[in-house]
Amino acid sequence: MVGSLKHGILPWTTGTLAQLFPISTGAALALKQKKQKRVVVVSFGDSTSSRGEFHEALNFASILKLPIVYVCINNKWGEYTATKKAIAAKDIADRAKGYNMPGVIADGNDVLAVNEAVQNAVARARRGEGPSLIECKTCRLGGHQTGDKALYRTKEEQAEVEAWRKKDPIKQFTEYLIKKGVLTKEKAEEYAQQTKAKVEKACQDAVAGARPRRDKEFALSEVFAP
Ligand SMILES: Cc1ncc(C[n+]2csc(CCOP(=O)(O)OP(=O)(O)O)c2C)c(N)n1
Ligand SMILES: [Mg+2]
Repeated sequence: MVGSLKHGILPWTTGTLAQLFPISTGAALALKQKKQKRVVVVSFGDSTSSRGEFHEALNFASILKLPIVYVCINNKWGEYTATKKAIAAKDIADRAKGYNMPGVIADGNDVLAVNEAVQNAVARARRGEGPSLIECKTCRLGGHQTGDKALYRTKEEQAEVEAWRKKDPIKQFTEYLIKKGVLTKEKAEEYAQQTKAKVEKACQDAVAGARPRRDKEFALSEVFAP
């Protein structure tokens, strides 16, 4: 189960898009009822903002002024369809208007811009002024999943991807920190190597680890059958 209540990360185990809206909005309702000063931050993709649950949740959260920030990561693609061919709204942030809440656009590849937008929305929620929608503009560089070479992209769409590739957020933020004197080029390289080694070791451990159980008894355990 991915999550850690101790760290305030809700375990969310469904692969069904948009199920996170009733769960996160319900959590925000619980925080309000318990008069806690905490705020829920939930992120999701551009295509997921077309599901009915998104619209129901934003309306409900706005009416009750719930402490929640909806963060949409608009990477311009939903599986094999370009978002511009599937969503009529110019910006996803425009969808906030229908629910009487702020709809803010941030450069999703700029760490500080995203931080500022989220901090503002969290402060607003903490003041009891209700939810916000933030749209982080970015671009999916690869396919939807392993093996998807994204051959369905037009030449123009491919060129757009290459332009976004140059705006790598980690590279941009590293350069910012070096310019500010917080980091040196050597230290940045050292951290990158350390992280790469950590990921490689985790992959090797996973491959060398025990195979998952595949017997019938285990498969049927924890299955409810009246
Ligand atoms: C209700 C539902 N419909 C369809 C799918 C299949 N599906 C998985 S990911 C995906 C695209 C999601 O696009 P987006 O919300 O933009 O997120 P991204 O993958 O771009 O981060 C789809 C349609 C699903 N998991 N759940
Ligand atoms: Mg997407």
